[in-house]
Formats: sequence, structure tokens, C-alpha cells
Amino acid sequence: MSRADRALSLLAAAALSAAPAARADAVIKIGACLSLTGAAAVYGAQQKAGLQAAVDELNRSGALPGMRLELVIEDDASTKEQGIAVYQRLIGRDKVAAIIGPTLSNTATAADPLAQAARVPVVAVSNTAPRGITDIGDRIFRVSLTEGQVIPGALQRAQARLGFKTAAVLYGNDDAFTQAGYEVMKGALSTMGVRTLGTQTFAKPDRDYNAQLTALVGQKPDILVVSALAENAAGIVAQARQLGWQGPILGGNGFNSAALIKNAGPAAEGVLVGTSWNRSSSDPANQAFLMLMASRGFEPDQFCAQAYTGVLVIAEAVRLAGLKNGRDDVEAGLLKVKDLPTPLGRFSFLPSRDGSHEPALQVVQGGRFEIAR
Ligand code: 1QQ
Repeated sequence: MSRADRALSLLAAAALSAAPAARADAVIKIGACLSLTGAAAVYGAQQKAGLQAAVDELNRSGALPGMRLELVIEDDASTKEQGIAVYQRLIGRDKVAAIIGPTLSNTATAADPLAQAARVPVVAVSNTAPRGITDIGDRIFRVSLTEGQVIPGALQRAQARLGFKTAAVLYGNDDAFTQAGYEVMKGALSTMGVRTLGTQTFAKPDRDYNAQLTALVGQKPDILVVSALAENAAGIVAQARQLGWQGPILGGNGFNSAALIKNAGPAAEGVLVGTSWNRSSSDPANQAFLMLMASRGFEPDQFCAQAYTGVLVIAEAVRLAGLKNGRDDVEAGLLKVKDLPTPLGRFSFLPSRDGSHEPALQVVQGGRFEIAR
């Protein structure tokens, strides 16, 4: 063989070995707009872990033959303004097939209309304001139960345990979720015949709730009901106990974080929280999720389970759409998802594109959330 021939055959061999063994996988790009900094950062960290675990697991298992899921995660800083900027990048620059919606309802109300206008499907995994999310338009879906689906049952279960007849309510009045949670609490208490003796408000930047709590505790209610994000929630619980409040406290979705227990310390003992994830469910899909997160050295909360479920739902949509990865394909598939096994239970969308599964009540016991029986 001449030197030139040998060089050619080496080149041919190199070209052959560089050629992929099979056709390259089609990529399904999922954008995620998460609060990794700011008031909702404790939820964003959990969501990020859940998304990454789900994507790694689905890619590893070959659940979508010939396809690979890819995540583009961006920080919305817990604000509407950043949420809008993130959506613009995910839609225009990254050309994602779907968006896992912003951590906070407050941000979703501002950013989701951009996705709706661009016909990009959104799957909300933590928005719980009953109105102003999926009713933005037909491209907006959600996995998370609303406060309307969780709080009335949680209050009823709590009443069966405690038998309260009167309540006092404290809520954040500068956030779509905390306000919506308050409306649900007010309505549920009234439906149950529980008299609300007093109502007070605070705002996200507040750190001192003594004036509001003194007024509420002075009414001598049987229970204190609170709608707050985790940072405020921990301060409220700790300061209520410092003021001598020994009665029960029930919180909305913002309380669903280990940060509440860590930051409030022993004051968090006995706090009741409505939740959409039954962590102690023996359902195989939940057990598999718990084992997967344990193998990654991560202690999951409800937000992690919901984010994980959001990716499962999108992957199932792609499968049901015939393994196609366009925005219209994902939306068509989402409309067909039915009885999908997830850590939250068998998952289906309601006609309103909201989620539907069994909620639960948890109580802080020994520094941990336990499901209340
Ligand atoms: C919402 C919420 C927050 C408490 C959690 C992210 O439920 O904003 O809708």
C-alpha cells in the first residue's frame, strides 16, 4: 500500500469510528422556570432535584426510544419580571418543546400568557392559586393541586382531630398564592361553620409579625390558620409560640418545606399542613421515587415529587403523541394523559387541565412531616 493509500484508509477508518452507531437521538427540550433565588428559593432547590432525577431516570431507562430529554433550567428569582425574561429566552432562544412553569403562582400570572401566545405548552408543578393559572389558556396545564383542592379537606381532617369552633387568619397580601389561599381558607371555615374571630395581613419583606399575632391571639381563637411562603411561615410560627400561643396552627401550601421546620425549630412541632403528596404512600411509583432520591442522597419534599411528576407527564405526552417532540405534539399528548402512575398517585388531567389526585394532611412530629391519620 502506498503512503497516500495508507493515509486515505486511516482517514476512512477514523471517519467510520466517528460515525454514530445509530441515528442520533431526537432531543425533547424542556425549559424550567424555577425560583432558585429570592423568597421561593427553598422550593426551587427541591424542584430542580426532582426534574433532574426524572430526566436522568427516563433517559437511562430508554422509556422514549430514539429520544432524549434535555433540561434547560433558569432562575426566575421569585419575581414576575425575571419570570417574563426567562420565558422569553426559553421560547425564543432555546426553542423548548414545553415549559415547566414558574415556581410561584404570582410569577405564572405574568409569564404564562407569553407561552400561551407562542403556543408553547406549560406544565405547572407548584402553582396552587385556584384561578389565574390554567384559565390563562388552553396551553397551560398543571400537576399541582390547588389550595381549593387541598385546604377544605385539610381543615376538615384537622377539625375531626381537634374540634375547633373558632379561628383567626393571617395571610400575605402581596402575592397571588397567599391571597388565593386566604380566600379558600375563609370560604372553607365559613362552610364548616367555624367563626373567624380576626384576620390580619403581612407582606413578603416583613420579618416582624408581633402586632398582627398579638391582635389575633387576643381574640382567643381555637386555631390559627396561615397562608404564607416558607420564609414568612417560619417566622410567624416561631413568633406565635414566643407570644405564648399554644393552640394549633394550620398552614397552606407554603408550609410544605423542611425549611419551615429547620427555621422555626421546636416551635414547628404540631403544625398542620395540607399537602398534595402522601410521602408515606406504599404505591410502587412513590416507593420507586423515594428509592431513586435516596440513591441520589437527596431528601425530597412535595415540591420535588411534583416536579418529578411534571417530567413524567411530559414524557408520557411525547409517547402518546407517537414519539414526536414538537410543541403541538406535546400539547396533543398532554390532552391524552390518563391514569399515569406517579409519586402523587395515578395522574389524569381534569377538563380544566388541572390535576386531580388524593390530597393529605401532615403534621410536624419530632422535627419531621408525618402524614396525619
Ligand atoms: C404558589 C404556591 C407556592 C407556595 C409554592 C411554590 O403554591 O405560588 O402557587
